[in-house]
Amino acid sequence: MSDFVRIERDGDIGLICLTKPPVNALGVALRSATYDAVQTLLADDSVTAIVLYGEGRFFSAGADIKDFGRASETPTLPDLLKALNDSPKPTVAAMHGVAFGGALELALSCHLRVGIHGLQVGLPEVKLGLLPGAGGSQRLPRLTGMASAIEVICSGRNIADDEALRLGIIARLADGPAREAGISAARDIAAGALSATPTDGLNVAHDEQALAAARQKYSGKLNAPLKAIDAIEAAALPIDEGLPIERALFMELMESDERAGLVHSFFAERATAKIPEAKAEKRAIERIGVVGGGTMGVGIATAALLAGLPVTLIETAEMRIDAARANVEKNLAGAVKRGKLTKATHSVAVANLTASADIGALAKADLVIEAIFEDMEAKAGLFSDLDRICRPGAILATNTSYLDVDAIAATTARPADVIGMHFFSPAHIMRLLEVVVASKTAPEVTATAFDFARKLRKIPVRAGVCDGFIGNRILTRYRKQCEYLVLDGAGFDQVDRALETFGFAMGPFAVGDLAGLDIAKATRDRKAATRPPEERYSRVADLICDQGWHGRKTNIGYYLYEGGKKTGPNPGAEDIVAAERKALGITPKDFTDEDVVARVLTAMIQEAAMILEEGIALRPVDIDAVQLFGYGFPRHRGGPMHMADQIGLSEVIARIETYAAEDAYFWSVPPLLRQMQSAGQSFAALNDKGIST
Ligand code: T1G
Repeated sequence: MSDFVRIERDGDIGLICLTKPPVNALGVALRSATYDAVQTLLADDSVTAIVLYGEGRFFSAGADIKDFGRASETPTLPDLLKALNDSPKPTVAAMHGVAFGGALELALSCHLRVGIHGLQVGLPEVKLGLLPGAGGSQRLPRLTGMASAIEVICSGRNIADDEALRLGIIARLADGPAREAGISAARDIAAGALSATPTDGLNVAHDEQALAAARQKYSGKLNAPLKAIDAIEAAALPIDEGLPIERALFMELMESDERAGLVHSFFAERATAKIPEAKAEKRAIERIGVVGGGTMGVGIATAALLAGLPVTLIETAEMRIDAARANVEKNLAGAVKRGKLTKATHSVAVANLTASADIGALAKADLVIEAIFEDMEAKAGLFSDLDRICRPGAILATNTSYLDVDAIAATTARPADVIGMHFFSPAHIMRLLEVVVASKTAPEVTATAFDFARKLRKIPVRAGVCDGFIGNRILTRYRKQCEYLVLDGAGFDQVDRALETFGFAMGPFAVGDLAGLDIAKATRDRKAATRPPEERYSRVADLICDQGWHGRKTNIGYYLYEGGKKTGPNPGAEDIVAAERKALGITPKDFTDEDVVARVLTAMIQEAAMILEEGIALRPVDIDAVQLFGYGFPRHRGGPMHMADQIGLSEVIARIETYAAEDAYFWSVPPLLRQMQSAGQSFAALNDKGIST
């Protein structure tokens, strides 16, 4: 008997129940237990059919992603699937909840599949830099046809129960529980009401048009979808020829940096929830207050409404209240269009919104999030008012993106209840939430903030108090390095192109034009008085701004625009750069795109190492999560810390030392890097160090 499966009998039907929490991941322990259970039932002459089903929230989440990159242990998943496919007795998979990746492949190797209402299936391997490696690319086309299989596998999307039925992935959609639905299907097979067909015996026609269209669609992007198309093409061969082709392509991808980066990103999204305060008593959060009806306040209010929470939105004047309400309702209507809200939940969300000019309306709120303009005096005054008005135990959060949360907390008599919750615009869509823990913030307030973030389906990352916390602090260094590269010889478009080829959706200068160069200048002007004199400062952006060239909104900035579309570099901006180089006595250097990426990435890694040293971030993976889910760092690269391990610390240190010869103020090797280098440590190892909770 195994802890991971349970063998049951219902008359002549043999059942195997997967019982490995939390997700029935098909690691070697569960594979081995299931394989043995299949053999037991095959050897039992009183058993005429075999049903597989899962215990817990779902059938199974597929292969154990934690095993990736390690030597595969037997029985492999293909070994188990072959036993099910070759079974002389009908094999039935009864799936509920989710069946993703190897879980669906397990079901596809059975002779019949039953889904329980609400089931989601899918082959999301491409999202992990892989392709279905246990027959999925060979068996799915045999049920759905090549064209549908290409779309399902290359998109990696989830498929709802009715579509799974329509595509032929399941033969029946039934009410639960899965166990009974599986038994009923097995009995219907015996009665001839359902036919159990081993998938491997089916044929699938070659579909050149679908293959060519997919190759065109996915070319020039990630590798996995293209390899998946090659595997699916082999499904037109006899399955004994196709399976080895699939396996070879799968193993090739398993060794790729793309897979390592995407798997790291998968775990990064979940790792950040592991904080020292995780076990602290959480406060009930049922009534939310948001102060400020601008873009951020409206986005935050929308996010809370989407989570089904009642929100009181405070604005100063009636007309601004109407505008704020209208903007929230516009966001909610957008959520309906995106399928995030049904008509019913949309009505609830709209009814859950109260907009008022009376801050006294927050007296009963459990959590108030301030989202007014970034001015310390204004925030201090507001928090002092909130301290007086809000009930004892209410949590007061600031959405500030860089101001000192300790200073804000000090304006109240309840600093333990004050925390930072830095949302990213648009706040109802961006998943990252920097939870800024001030020196006096109580552990249960931090735990409650993380719990609230999960309710809003955000990815919370714990940050300490400093200028820019984690994300904006690294962004500042990233942008400075890009400006230095332009002063030293690179073009705006070369820097943008190099970083876009690396995987960023948009390079820094295109982003600047989009955001508005005047906005960035206002921030620089505010900080001018405290700028260290020894720090290199590029005047290029200021001079461009002074021409009235503010980016897209003026059709001219770093680039020229027509009808909102970029038409090319702005010669005027390039003239400004040339003049600045001359004035500074700079002889422009030729940089390769690799140089650009190396310098920018190294600048990010250097700052990230300092953020770790100062304890602003708990672990390297938290910094990766901020970059991946808030700043557009390409998922398949895994984040700056993951990349530092791939580049190698010695190389990172050597680069910093080389660059420091040109600019010893910007570049200096953080002590942490030298300590890690001498200890032969990686950032991945620091992640595994865990957090003492
Ligand atoms: N392997 C290992 N751990 C997994 C896992 C998996 N497949 N799926 C989830 N976990 C962990 C997760 O890290 C977390 O751990 C806990 O389970 C709860 O997860 C051969 C090669 C199933 C929809 O891509 O989509 O099969 O943080 O917080 O929000 O061709 O997990 O608590 O320590 O996400 O309810 C394909 C990935 C694998 C599915 C549940 N399968 N998982 O969501 O919980 S590749 C996937 C999910 C493959 C074959 C190939 C979701 C979920 P911890 P959670 P959830």
